[in-house]
Amino acid sequence: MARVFSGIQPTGDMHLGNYLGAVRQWVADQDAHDALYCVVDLHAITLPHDPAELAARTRRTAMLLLAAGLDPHRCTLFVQSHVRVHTELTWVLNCVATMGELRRMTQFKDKGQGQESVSVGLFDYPVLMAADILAYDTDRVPVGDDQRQHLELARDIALRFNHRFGETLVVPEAAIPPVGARIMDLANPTAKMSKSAESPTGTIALLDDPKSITKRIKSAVTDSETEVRFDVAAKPGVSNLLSILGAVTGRDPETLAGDFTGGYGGLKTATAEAVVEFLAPLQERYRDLEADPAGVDAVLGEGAAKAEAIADGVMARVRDAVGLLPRP
Ligand code: AQP
Repeated sequence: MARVFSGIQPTGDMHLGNYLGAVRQWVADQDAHDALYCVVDLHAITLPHDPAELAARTRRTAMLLLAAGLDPHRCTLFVQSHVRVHTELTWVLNCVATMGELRRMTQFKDKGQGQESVSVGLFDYPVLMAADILAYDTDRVPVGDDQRQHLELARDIALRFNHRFGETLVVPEAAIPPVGARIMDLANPTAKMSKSAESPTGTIALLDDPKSITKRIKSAVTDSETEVRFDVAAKPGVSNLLSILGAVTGRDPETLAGDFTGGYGGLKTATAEAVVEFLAPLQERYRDLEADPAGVDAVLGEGAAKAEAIADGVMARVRDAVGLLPRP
C-alpha cells in the first residue's frame, strides 16, 4: 500500500481553504493508503507566537482533523514535536540543502516581508517540511497548490541525498486536488485564504457559526460587473465563490456559473447556504470530541508511538548512509 503523509500547522483556526485544499483529500486517502497525518507544531514556532496559545491550538487542530473525518483506526494522527526524528533528520538534510534553493522559496519571502528580523527557523522551514515527509518513506503528499514549491524542494533534497550517499530515501510525489487547490481570501481574492491573515473577514474558519459564515460570504469582494463567469484572472472574487461552491457541492465551477444570472446575489446566497450545510456535521462531531479530552490524548499518544516506529527505522538508514557512528 502506498504511504501518504501530510501536515498542518496549528497557527490559527483551520479554515475552508485548509479543508478543501488538503484535509478532504487526507480523509479520502485513509482507506486506500497507509496514511500518516501530523499537526506540525514545530513549524508554528518559526514566526513569533504566543506560547500559552500554542498547546491549545495544537490540540484544537487535532480535534478538528478528527471531526473532519480522520479515523485513528484507519490512519496515524500525531503531533510533530512528539517524534524527535523530525528535528534530527532536519539537521542532516540541512547539510544537503543549499542556501540558494532556500532563498528561492516564495513562502519565506512572503512571510518574512515586513518583519523587522526573520528567524533562521522560518528560512529553514522547507527543510523541516522535507524531513517530515522523508522520515516516513512517503510516496504521496496531498497538499494545496501553495505547497507545490516546498514539495519540489523535498524531492530535490531526497534525490541529491540518494545521489551522494546511495539509495536511502523514498522520493515523494505531490497530490494536488483539481478543485479547491487554492481557496482565496473573501475580502482580498488575489491572496490565499490563510489562518494568519491580518483581518479575519476574508476567512471562513471551520467552526464559524452559520450567521458569520453567511455574513462573510455575502460581503465577499467581487467586481463591478454583473456576469457570473469562471475567470480567475479577470474575475478573482466571483471565481473564488464558484470554486468554493463547486468544491462543497462536487460540481464543476465553470458549469455552475451558468446557474446564475443578473448579478452576484444568487451566487452568494447559494454559496453561503451550501457552506453552512457542508460544515454542520463537522461542527457537531467537534463538540463531541471537545467533551472527551482524554480520548483525544489517547489518540495522539498512540499515533506518536506508531509514527516513531517508522521514523526510527528511516533515521537508522540515514545515520548509516552518512556515516554517523552507531551508539554503543
Ligand atoms: N487557501 C488555501 N487553499 C487551499 N489549500 C490551502 N492550504 C492552506 N491554505 C490553503 C493547504 O492546507 C494545508 C495545511 O496548511 P498549513 O497549515 O501547513 O500551512 P499554510 O499553507 O501556510 O496554511 P495557512 O492557512 O495559510 O496558514 P498560515 O496562515 O499559518 O500560513 C496545506 O496542504 C496547504 O496547502
